[in-house]
Amino acid sequence: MLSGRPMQNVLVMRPAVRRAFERAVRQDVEPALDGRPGPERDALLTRLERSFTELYEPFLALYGGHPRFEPELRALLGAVVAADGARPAQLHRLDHEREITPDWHEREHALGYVAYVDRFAGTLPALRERLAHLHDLGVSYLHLMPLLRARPEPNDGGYAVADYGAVEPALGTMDDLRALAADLRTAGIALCVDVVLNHTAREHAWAQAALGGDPDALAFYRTYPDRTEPDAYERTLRDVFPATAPGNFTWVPELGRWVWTTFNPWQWDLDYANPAVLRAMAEVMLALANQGVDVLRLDAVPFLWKRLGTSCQNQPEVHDVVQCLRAAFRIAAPAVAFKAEAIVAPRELVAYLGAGRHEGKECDLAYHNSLMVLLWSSLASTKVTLMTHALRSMPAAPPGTSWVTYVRCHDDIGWAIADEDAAAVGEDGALHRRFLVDFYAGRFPGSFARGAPFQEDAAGDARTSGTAASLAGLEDALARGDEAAVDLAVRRLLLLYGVAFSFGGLPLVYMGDELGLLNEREWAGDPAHAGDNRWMHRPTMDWDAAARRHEPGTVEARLWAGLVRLAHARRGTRAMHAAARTEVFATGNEHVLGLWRRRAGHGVLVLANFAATPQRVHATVPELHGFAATGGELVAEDRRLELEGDELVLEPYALAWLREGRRA
Ligand code: OTU
Repeated sequence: MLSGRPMQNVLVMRPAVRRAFERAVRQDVEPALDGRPGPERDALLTRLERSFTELYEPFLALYGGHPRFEPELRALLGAVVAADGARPAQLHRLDHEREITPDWHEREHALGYVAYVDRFAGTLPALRERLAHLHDLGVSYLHLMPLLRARPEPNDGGYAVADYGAVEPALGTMDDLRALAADLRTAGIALCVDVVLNHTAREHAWAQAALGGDPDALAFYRTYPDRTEPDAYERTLRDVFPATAPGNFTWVPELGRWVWTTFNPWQWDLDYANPAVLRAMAEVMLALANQGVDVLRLDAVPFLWKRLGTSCQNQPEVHDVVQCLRAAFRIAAPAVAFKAEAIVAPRELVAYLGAGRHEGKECDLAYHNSLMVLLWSSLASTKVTLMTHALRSMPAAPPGTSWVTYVRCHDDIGWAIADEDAAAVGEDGALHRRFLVDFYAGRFPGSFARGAPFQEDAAGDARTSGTAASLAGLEDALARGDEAAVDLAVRRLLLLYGVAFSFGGLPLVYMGDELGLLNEREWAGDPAHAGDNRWMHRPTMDWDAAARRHEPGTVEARLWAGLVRLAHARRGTRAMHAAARTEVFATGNEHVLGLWRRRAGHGVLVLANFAATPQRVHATVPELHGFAATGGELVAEDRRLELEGDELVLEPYALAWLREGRRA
């Protein structure tokens, strides 16, 4: 003790919190621990003590005035203790292991893959037979699209869950999921699964009980007897699906009430102002964790808290909800990471990785939507000015957290380019967004893309659908039989992936991109999907194309080899660790993106040419950032960068990584 003050450590609790902790231990925890072996008891009590403040404070802030504060807090603690008791020994060992390797998803070897179980393999057991494909690519993280029992179609690709405790019967069973998770663990692949926590299907037992007249179940949702409140909220809400599901409320005649439905009419928003909802969702999530899931993707997390007069996204209370859930996991399943699916403005986004009083207490990972949008924006305009400006003004991911970097996913591309960012580089935001919609729909002169507008509204605003390959020109080039255009399309794909692999964070490959799968032509033929053209970029895996990945000269072989080379180079580059500092810089050439990364004596400098013509960068540019223009080791696409006099020349769409520092 110095100067008479107690040393600060994590176990110091404020007196009121300490009292709540001791009461909880006495009333709820100790009795539930009867019969558990001593070491297990002690370990749980230690974790509980360590994370109690983290759980209690937000719960109190959210629900202190709620009549069910006390019983729901006790129920939540009970659920945490029960989940710990039910956690298999192997997963307890994983909890210990990850305490000393908390950066497992930040490491330079980390590489993700995203797939629909049915479209990739058919079923969960069949997927266990397809792991070689992932292994060959170097995958260490697998995100399987929603796989819990959904309402019958339409169900938004599984994002309308009818039972969180069961796997979709067509895909398999909970036992199959557990077996797959175990296989993946043996193969060194972490499993990520969606938690759809903003809404349930109207077929879920909670909604069904509400329809049956159960007032407690009705209180799980936000419902209104007339339009007064819905109209008041609508004044500041936006529509997520304006063309197919306009409005945020649905009249349910059986209830005689309006139900809050942000997404589709059959996706009922849960009411997190009710502590029973948070407690119930914590139970759902802990049960999934105990099946062997490593990462939970928190779907639509910005929408969890509603406040009149706002967009009802990113409200401060959302961060209390996430912190509380996170604390429950730190106690009962600490190995599990949280990934935020928050497709929101950069400043709002960083908060999901923990900011201010939530620092270190929220998600480990968050999708870097801006990077994805800016990649496609630069590819269309051939210029990196806007991307450089926007990325430079973005806050960094807080220590211990990282971005998920990606080129395409199962959703549309929403052209989230801020007017201020566009204005700062002399562009008009609205015009540029309109250009991108037109360019990727293939209706801009000279466009190579074959995508489609998604949810075009009356004003002509839209997002974009299409696979990476079709958007990057491969579909058009193949249709025209133009070999030179095919080559450019392949280079474009590898350019975008090359930046995603090197920007900093966990890179994801979206199923099919490694083979250049084109848009699904027949997507609208399925009546359950008609009207939602996101299905055009959710093709079925083409295993014949996969077999061609080893036939030299094919598109599949070029893409596959390119991605494998990038993954390999990433693994051998210490500065690719997500914790490395990343800095985007102007290269003096408006077509060439520059960024460098540095960590503990290792550095890598990335140059990426977004133009279809050769581009020059002065050799002093790398030197300005402390990198020698020559002598460093070139790790990717090495034929494509030459030193001519005092200029570096990059071929069309060339990507170069200059590595410096001690050998990894
Ligand atoms: C997510 O996306 C899923 O990725 C979608 O496939 C689902 O349809 C949706 O949730 C509903 O479950 O608005 O346009 O800030 O942007 O949650 C897609 C997050 C979406 C939202 C995001 C949502």
